[in-house]
Amino acid sequence: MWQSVIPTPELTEQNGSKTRDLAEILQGLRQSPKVLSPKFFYDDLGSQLFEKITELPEYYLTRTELSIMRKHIGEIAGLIGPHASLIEFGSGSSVKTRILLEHLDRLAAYVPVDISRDHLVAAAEALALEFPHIEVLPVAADFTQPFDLPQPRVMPLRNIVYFPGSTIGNFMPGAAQALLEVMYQEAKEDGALLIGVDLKKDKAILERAYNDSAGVTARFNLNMLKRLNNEFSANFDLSKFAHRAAYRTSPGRIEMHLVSTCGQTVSVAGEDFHLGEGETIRTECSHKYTLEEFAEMARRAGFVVHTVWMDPGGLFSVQYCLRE
Ligand code: AVJ
Repeated sequence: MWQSVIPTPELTEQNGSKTRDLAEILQGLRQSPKVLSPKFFYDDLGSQLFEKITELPEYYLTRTELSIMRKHIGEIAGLIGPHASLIEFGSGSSVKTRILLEHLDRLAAYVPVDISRDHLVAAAEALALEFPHIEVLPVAADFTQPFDLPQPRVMPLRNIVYFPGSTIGNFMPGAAQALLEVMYQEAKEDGALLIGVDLKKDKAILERAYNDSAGVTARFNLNMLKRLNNEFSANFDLSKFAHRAAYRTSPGRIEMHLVSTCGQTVSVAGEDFHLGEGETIRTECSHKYTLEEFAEMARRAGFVVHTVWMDPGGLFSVQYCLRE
């Protein structure tokens, strides 16, 4: 039953590309209002800063999701059953992943899927060493597009797509719907989705979580410009931008912006962009859902919500959704 040790997981690479990233960045900056995708937050420093965010007293999301996972892992493992393949959308360096790998019954495979190749390989190697009896099969791919799953040596009984952290909130409603449809495809017949979803709540609690007093979220936001300077030949002057995060009740989302503190022209890969004083670049939307709203979106993608676990305060939810 137990498998041999594979110290270096084999990597499957699909559909990522630097050229496409640059095209997306330029297109976003030509728009009015200007936008940049939150996926560009996560270079090495950005990932480190995000780790720091998760430890902030104001940022309730990670610690709350973790407490929900710890409290209900027995029930979660029971629902998933033995010999599943766990397909994580994201590179899976988190404690939440480890909880699942520790408690799921004889996992057939663990398949982390991420665009960031380096991060993916490092995380997969660490997990393969820690869990020698689990076959770790990383896939480097942009998971917003359908991708091929590697074939585990042991035939899985079912595929469980795992999408923690309320990362679903980063997607605009249409894109979130489309992503759930990709997850539906990857889950295959008899598959399921285990997803972390942050919930609508008091505006003050939400705004505090994205405007921490230590200024880590501000550094995280500004780091995107530094990354553009380093990797996409941009010349942003970080001292001329300020962090702003606010909750908009009507779409139900936190919006993070970088505000230009003066009139200025910046250049990215040879193309000039003008910013007026007070003009912003929107770097992230973090959508919050009611249970009903999420259930409706999941239903349109073909899932039915089977179980919802929440913290006592109803801040965050972990949801188990079955293919209909
Ligand atoms: C990783 C997308 C869930 O939206 O709360 C944290 C990212 N941005 N602080 C979120 C983030 C600012 C985070 N997600």
